[in-house]
Amino acid sequence: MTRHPLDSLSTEEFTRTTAALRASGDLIPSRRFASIALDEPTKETVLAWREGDPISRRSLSVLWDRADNKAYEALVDLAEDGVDSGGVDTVVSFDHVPGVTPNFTVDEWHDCDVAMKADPRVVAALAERGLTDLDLVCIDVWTYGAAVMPEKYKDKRLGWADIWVRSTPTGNPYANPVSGMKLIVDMNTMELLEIDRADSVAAPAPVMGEYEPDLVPGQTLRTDIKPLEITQPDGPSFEVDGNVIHWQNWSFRLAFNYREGPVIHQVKYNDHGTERDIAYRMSFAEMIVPYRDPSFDHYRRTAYDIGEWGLGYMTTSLALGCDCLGEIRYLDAVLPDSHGEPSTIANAICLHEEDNAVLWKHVDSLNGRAEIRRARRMVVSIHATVANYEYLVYWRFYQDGNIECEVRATGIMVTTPIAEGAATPPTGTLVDQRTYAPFHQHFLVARLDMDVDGQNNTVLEIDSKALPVGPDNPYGLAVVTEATPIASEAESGRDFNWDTQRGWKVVNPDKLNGIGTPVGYKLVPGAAFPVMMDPSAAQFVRAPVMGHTLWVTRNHDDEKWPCGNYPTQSLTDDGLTKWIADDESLINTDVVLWYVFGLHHITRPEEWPIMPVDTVSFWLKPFGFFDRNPSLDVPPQPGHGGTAGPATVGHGDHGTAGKGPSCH
Ligand SMILES: [Cu+2]
Repeated sequence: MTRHPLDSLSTEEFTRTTAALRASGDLIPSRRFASIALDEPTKETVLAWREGDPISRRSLSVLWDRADNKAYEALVDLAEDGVDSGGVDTVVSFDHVPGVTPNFTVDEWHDCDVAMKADPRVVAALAERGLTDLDLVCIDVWTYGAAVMPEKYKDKRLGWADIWVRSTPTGNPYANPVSGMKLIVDMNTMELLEIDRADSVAAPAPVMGEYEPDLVPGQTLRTDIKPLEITQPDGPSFEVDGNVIHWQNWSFRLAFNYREGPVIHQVKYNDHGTERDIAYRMSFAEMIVPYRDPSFDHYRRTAYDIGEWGLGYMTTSLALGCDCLGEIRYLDAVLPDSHGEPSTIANAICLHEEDNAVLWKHVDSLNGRAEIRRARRMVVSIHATVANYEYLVYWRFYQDGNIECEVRATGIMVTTPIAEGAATPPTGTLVDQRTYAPFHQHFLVARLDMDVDGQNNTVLEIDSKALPVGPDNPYGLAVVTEATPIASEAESGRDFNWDTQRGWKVVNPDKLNGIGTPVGYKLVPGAAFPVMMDPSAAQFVRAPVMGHTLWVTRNHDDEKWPCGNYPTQSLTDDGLTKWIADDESLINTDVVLWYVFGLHHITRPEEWPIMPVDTVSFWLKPFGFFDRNPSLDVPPQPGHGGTAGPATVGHGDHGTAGKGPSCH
């Protein structure tokens, strides 16, 4: 296996990073790691690299000091190839970053639960509520936005914690919220600063919040499901070569880090022997989940599951036959803990191909000849568990050049009891007895560094328009499209428009296809929704990226996080709005698309006590990238020659049931 500049850090490289920082004296006992990741080489460096060239490996660590709450960024040169440092790991820089709070860590999440349950004030407060079995209590710490932090704690690494109670030792913790009580925690000392209490508190509601069958009263399981097995006797059709996946005409390179989870690099399509670029880098750059309920229990609840917690850190191991069905290849992922010690998430990334019904088909109704092709898709997926929620991420590659990015949300909704006799708040849905689930939104930001046949691309906004009735349109039927270049960054915040069925096309103006039009890929929007927030709202000020469906920026290697490098406890945006302030031209240059989509979550009773997946997606579809349907070369199903069959016809009228066209 050949090493590549984009390979994620190995177990050994994490360990060596920690060792180098210890040796340099920078890793004193009060300091913890928020993250360690590959200091990704610049795009220019990567594109210039050829197999056999030396590789410069550097790690970028973010640390903070629990004694004084100062944050640091550390660059360590890992000497493997001896490019810069003559064979010795060296700390290149160790810099204080003023005024920021690094992401929270999994270790702190667990430590906070233990520390709070050991605090006599917490024990007493729970006893007042009749809760004395601490083994049933779960403390979930959340982060703050600066605007809602108590003034006196603004210089602290501050957490606020929900309290939940299981009904039984294996019961659902999120079934029973302890309403009207939040623990305010200094995350550096793990001290309880205060218990914030609501003025009035609803009594616990008589909910049935269990989903494990033995805990659901009277639950029986369906018995009419027969086995459905997926077998690939000759193995899957893809190859895993180091971190590169080859499948049919596609190839791409996988990486993984604490923040984005999976990153898909160098997406290419082999078009009759020519490797053609489509995208350089695709990932999720941020997720913002503002709860839209101003009540005591929820006003501070806005999660940045990527910037504050890390989609990689939250990634869980997948189980064959449950999470993934069929002929699966798994990749492990390695991430550090807060002491810089690496550990492996086994089976973190699932690779497999799926049958996806029909790819293309036509029945010649005159002679009965039928041509039918089954569709296959190559899927890269991970599952992340973020406290009560699960996010399932699927990147799918299709035989016709399409790329689909799908996200499924499942898990358990946050709920709150309603006081006896009180109305359901208008900001949520009643989901159980005296219990509502507050409305909220999940904004996902996909970062798409597109390189359509090279780096020089322009993004066109495509609107469909009906022409007025006139001499050229006597029947009032004409629909045309208008293509408007997104010329510069200041005008790049664009919205989905239902009236014009808007989409965006990334074209390479210098590269024409065989029929004479510029090659392109179209971003077909899906699951876009407006922010519906006053511009002055503190959560909007922190994350203006939520305000539009699409943003486009000129690519800069250091512009990866649209709400800033450090969104934890942020007051304003330190990302996107700063990047576009210089209004760089976007014409015929290296563009990055930031696609904002997700779930506008108007909660439903059917999503309680556990949510069946809510599924959202967007697509990247070739638009003139190929000269014609690129999947004409997909063969018929083995043993099904592809032509002939009984002519069964008509225009969907009668008599065809049970004897439809056959593909053989
Ligand atoms: Cu939701």
